[in-house]
Amino acid sequence: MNMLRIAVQSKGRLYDETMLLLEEAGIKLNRGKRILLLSAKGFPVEVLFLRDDDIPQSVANGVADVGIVGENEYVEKGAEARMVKRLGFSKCRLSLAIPKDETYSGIEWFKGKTIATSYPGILLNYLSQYHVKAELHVISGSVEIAPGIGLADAICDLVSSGSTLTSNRLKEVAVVMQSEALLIANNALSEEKQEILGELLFRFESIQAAEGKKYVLLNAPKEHLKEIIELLPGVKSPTITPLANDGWVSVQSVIAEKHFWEIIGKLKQLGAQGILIIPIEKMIV
Ligand code: PRT
Ligand code: ZN
Repeated sequence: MNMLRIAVQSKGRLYDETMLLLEEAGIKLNRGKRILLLSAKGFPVEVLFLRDDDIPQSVANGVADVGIVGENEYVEKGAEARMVKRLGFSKCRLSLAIPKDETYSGIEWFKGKTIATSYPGILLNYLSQYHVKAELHVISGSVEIAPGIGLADAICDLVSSGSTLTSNRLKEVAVVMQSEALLIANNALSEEKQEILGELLFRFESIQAAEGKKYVLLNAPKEHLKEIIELLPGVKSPTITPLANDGWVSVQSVIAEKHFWEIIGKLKQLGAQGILIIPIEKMIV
């Protein structure tokens, strides 16, 4: 049988959210003797566990059909695989940072300097846009310690909270690129595999659509029904059902979590009662 092979990081910063996304998409892995390649129950996919550095190339050469990898790795490797979807997790930025006490004059500061990085491709491309020539010192880990031990004048590395920079007495001076997890795919998938990928995308989109949304159920006095409905836009329009008590109806709808407290206050003012807020797992729109 034809299966879609998905390459994912075997451990590290992408692992937890990748596995959660697959699980929410109904992909439950069979535990097997093999730890590198696992098949799934009830859906024609198998999951190949790799180092993130190897994912773009594996997808480009067809060892895997699709992969979940950081945008930084995908762009740096320049692999011939197409980006199918932004997944919205493992967000970070690739930034230039210099010793805290240096005065930063702008990108020219880097002219003739030595920069330690694991992303020479992306960095060279960035610097050349500004006609800045610098010397790159390519190292694969602990880039942030390079200036402190005299190995480089500056670094170009991934940043999320910024605390690694601070604790190494560095300051971020320019953002080279923003990054998040991506779903990438081989350029020449068979029709059958395309179809499985289509189903997978549909599931991912249903999960993303439900994010930040809540289902709300409440009892509304008929006299304020119109105003209450206006507060609850819903997917299309709210569902209204009559209640045994004549002057009241039950209203059901979907609201964005970020507007939650604002809306609840107004609903209460309009006499809504028995308000229930329920999490939504998936939403097919
Ligand atoms: O073993 P393998 O090669 O698979 O893993 P890895 O060690 O190369 O990668 P890993 O697991 O560290 O990161 C995987 C991916 O997560 C990266 O390629 C990014 O796309 C994404 N990501 C998101 C990050 C970060 N946030 C991040 N903060 N990757 C690394 N960092 C590091 C950064 O290098 C620095 O050392 O965290 C430190 C900075 O964090 P803050 O919070 O102190 O700013
Ligand atoms: Zn890696």
